[in-house]
Amino acid sequence: MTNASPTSAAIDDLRTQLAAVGQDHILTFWDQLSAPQRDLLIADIASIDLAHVPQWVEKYVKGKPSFAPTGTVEPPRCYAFDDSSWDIDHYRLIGEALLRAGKVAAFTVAGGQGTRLGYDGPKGCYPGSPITRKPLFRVFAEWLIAANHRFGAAVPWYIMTSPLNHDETVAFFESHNHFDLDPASIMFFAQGVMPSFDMTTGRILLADKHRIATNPDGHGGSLRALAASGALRDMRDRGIEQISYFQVDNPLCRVVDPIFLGLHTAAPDSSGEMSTKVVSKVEPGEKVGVVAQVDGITQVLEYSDLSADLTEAREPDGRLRLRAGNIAVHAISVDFVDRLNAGGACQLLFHRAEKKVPCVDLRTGQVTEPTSPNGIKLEMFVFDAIPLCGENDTAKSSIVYEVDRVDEFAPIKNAKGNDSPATSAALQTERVARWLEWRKHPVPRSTDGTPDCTLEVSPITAMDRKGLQSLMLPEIARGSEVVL
Ligand code: UD2
Repeated sequence: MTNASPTSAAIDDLRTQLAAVGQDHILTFWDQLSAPQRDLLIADIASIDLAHVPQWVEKYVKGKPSFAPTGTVEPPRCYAFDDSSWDIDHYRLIGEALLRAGKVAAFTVAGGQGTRLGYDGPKGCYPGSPITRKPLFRVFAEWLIAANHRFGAAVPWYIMTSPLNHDETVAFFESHNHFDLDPASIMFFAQGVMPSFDMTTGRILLADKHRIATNPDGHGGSLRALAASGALRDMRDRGIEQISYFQVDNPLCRVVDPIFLGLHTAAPDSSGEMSTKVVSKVEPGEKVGVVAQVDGITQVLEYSDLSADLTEAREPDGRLRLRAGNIAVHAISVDFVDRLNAGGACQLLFHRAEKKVPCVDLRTGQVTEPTSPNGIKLEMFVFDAIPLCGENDTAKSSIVYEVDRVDEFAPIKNAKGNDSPATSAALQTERVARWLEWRKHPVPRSTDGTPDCTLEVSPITAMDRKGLQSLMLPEIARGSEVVL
């Protein structure tokens, strides 16, 4: 060995432990490593739950567990925004009272790698608004500034990053003066990672001779990271009871929504543990999961796990049968997250994805860039916690609130095509156009009905259409760009 520390006895011991779980190849290059490199490798190994590795390899790498539903699949009961059979104002008041009492936190999952968008940086830094090109993080910050003002109580903001984008995310907030929010009201924490596995051998891949290849453990990892990072304790200290969970990629997200929070906490059939917002799917092929009841249990079925029959099935009136499209906005109680972590870190099922993972060739020590998938990444999905709701009271479960797509869902996921910056910008404009037209303010439209202009409204100006009520509105010329 070229370096003395740690002791050779300790390394022999580690080698034995790794061999016991079929992973001693991780130390292949040990003799060539410098002391700092050895420290990094030891830290990487320590971050892996070695005892579970053989089980993961058997179940998820060599096996391919199916998530296709096996029982009776029914549409869920939905509280729809356009259904007058429930008292929307009653629940709005309940949610507003929670916000006024300072019992709600905002929570953004921003640990994803954003590969599909092809943006080089944390996705929250992406300029997502159509005219001023505000970063997505600023859009949410402005929503929070507006909410703090409207409800007279601070809504603290928790942001989950990953080890890959944590420092860059925090630096972005610092260099933007925390978007005028009080830094003490923002807490960043990184989610955990999982090792990436060789898809044929089940061996953990090496990113370098001294580094294990890892991937973030999925947005489902947020449920354990909230506890492990101390965020949950911080919430308790601040008197937070409910968490408003949302993804970083949706600039139309209502960061905290009184109606949703009211329903979640007070609807007679709600467990008050975890609820979901949905929009009606526009067409069978739309890439959103759907909320369904499988053998009576509410859950989200990912689009890729549904058969064509289920995806395309229609009601007699022509609407899609499974149309409750998951927009990944959840209300989650602090008690529920605590319960999920009570017996150790919250463990949801893993979903496997076959990916191209650059890795070290164990024979040559060279890093190779695979041309076809060579690795398995394991991720947890947050919505797999939904079936765990209401364990103590079977009459209560996870509830579903259907909102208007144009008001709340314009994700930016792909560089081009569906769910791209262009489609998101068009939806953001359409939302403002509708708000203006509700006020009887003319908006030029093209022959296909889309606005013949680009419109942007800051949440500070208006959180909803009523926010435009007392505003002096400019004339909107064809082809113009108007920021309100
Ligand atoms: C998600 C849903 C899909 C639909 C859609 C709505 C899954 C698997 N699918 O699709 O059903 O509801 O959203 O927009 O969730 N993230 C992390 N850490 C991770 C992985 C992801 O924080 O390890 C965050 C990521 O930063 C983003 C969000 O989770 O905010 C969504 O991740 P995604 O882009 O992988 O999910 P997507 O678009 O496939």
